[in-house]
Amino acid sequence: MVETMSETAIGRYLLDRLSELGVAHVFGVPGDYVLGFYDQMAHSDVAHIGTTREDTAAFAADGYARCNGLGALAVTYGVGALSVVNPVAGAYAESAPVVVISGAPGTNEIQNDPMLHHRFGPFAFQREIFERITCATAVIDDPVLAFRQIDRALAAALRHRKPVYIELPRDLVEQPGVTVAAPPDEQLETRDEAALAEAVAETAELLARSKSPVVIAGVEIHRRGLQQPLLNFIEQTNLPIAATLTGKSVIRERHPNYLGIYSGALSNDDARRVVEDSDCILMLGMTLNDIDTGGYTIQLNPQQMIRATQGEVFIRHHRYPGAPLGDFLGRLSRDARPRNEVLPAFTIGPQATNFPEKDRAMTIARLIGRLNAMLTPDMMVVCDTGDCLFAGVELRVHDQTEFLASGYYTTMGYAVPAALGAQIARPQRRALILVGDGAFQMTGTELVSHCRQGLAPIVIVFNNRGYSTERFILDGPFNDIPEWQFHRLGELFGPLAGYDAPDECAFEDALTAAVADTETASIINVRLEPRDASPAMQRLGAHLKSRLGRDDDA
Ligand SMILES: Cc1ncc(C[n+]2csc(CCOP(=O)(O)OP(=O)(O)O)c2C)c(N)n1
Ligand SMILES: [Mg+2]
Repeated sequence: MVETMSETAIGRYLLDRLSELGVAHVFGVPGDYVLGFYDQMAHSDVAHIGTTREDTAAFAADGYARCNGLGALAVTYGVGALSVVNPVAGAYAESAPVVVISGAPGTNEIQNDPMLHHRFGPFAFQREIFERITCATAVIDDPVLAFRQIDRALAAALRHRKPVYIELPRDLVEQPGVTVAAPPDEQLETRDEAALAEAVAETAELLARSKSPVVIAGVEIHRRGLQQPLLNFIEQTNLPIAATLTGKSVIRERHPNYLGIYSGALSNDDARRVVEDSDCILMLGMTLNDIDTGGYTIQLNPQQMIRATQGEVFIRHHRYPGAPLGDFLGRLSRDARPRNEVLPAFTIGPQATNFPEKDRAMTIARLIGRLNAMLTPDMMVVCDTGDCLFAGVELRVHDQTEFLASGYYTTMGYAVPAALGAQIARPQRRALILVGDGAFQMTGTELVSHCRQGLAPIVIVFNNRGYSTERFILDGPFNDIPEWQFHRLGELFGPLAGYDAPDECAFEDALTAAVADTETASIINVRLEPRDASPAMQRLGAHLKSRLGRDDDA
């Protein structure tokens, strides 16, 4: 191996590599263990985006990664890094490639095991924690290895679409590294040509023989960046397509072949009818988690299922390992017979007729109907966990990858900070943020960073005076929360236009003003009844109750 002493400092190398990979912004809060790196960042092409807390920086990096392909955050040791554990675990569970950069005590400081501030155990503990929630970790402790360690970690993030952890001891940040000819990249997927060809041929044949084939597309299509091949496949074959909840917006939701969300009992009516009546269901990148299966309420016959996952294809009871999803999709587009049937016109999401009605209180169903009419192609929807996520089933976003949520890991507090990252990654889009009052109270104050960055999201607070999703499962005083005057937040920080919306007329005025004001962030406090539930939540509740043979409200 050829080793060459480099002029480049280790921290600088990391910034250069991030910049080459399209990461132009790094989120985070500084601290003394990471200040040297922050100083290098201030003199680089990579901009620092300050947040009020580290966990929100990580949510922002996640939103950025989903829009941009890679995101990054930089925090201090212990107090900073440990605060990002939940969001990074979420990014791991949902396959968002986020680079976690943590400062650390210098290698020259830790030799005699001193009691340094922010320490919480052996110095190796922090890396061990991140080992469980990232696909690669690198503790930089040797300039000879540093560049290679950084390269390997970044390559792993891109290859596996998962977070990685890089720990930078503060004495090494300014040290020059050593350039070593890199070993060849490991192969992520093993491709078995024969298996791939057979899987494609069998699928094409089953689709050709089927009377009512349908496609369900899942979240792996988003994460692997296969939206365009998916669209090509659908346009080539003219098959109807549904998406799962975590795969929502994998195809633009106003596409004529799009049916809506199929996630068991959570589904839209059209999607459920077409999918459950189909004699051949092609599942592309669908994960069978409890959200996408509507709490395991999907009713599909395994004899009629073809399931292509990241590395293999399952056709009824056959299994083809070595058939990567992207290759499978590409070849199938070429080989599957185009269908000539004219598809029926599917609904483009519920609308709220005669909105606003005088003195009519707001409900979730009417709110979503109204939002369906206001969504434009330049908007993206970022949705938190709570009933707004289930309500989102009924929304139809225009473009693909325009709906972001912690749809599977379902952490509250995702939307406001993730929208910060998403809008910075996609400045041409305006974010519509849907968030419950409970989730907003967790991280909504990060809206101050939207204001600071001159962003103009429209925040819709589903204010139902507590944790309603939990109320539907088991109610008690623990689901009550203090009431905030969300529309008055602009008095605390701004510029932020706030609106109180107790009824439809007030909401209409607020929405019209917020949409017109493209320069300022807006927040609308939508007053809802605690027992009002979105249509999807009602369907899921009814289904679960019918399974239990109960029709009471408990
Ligand atoms: C970080 C986190 N803590 C707790 C939960 C459990 N949880 C799921 S939904 C929910 C209530 C959400 O309340 P709110 O944001 O007001 O939305 P709502 O259910 O009222 O629509 C809770 C506490 C969670 N998903 N994430
Ligand atoms: Mg609530």
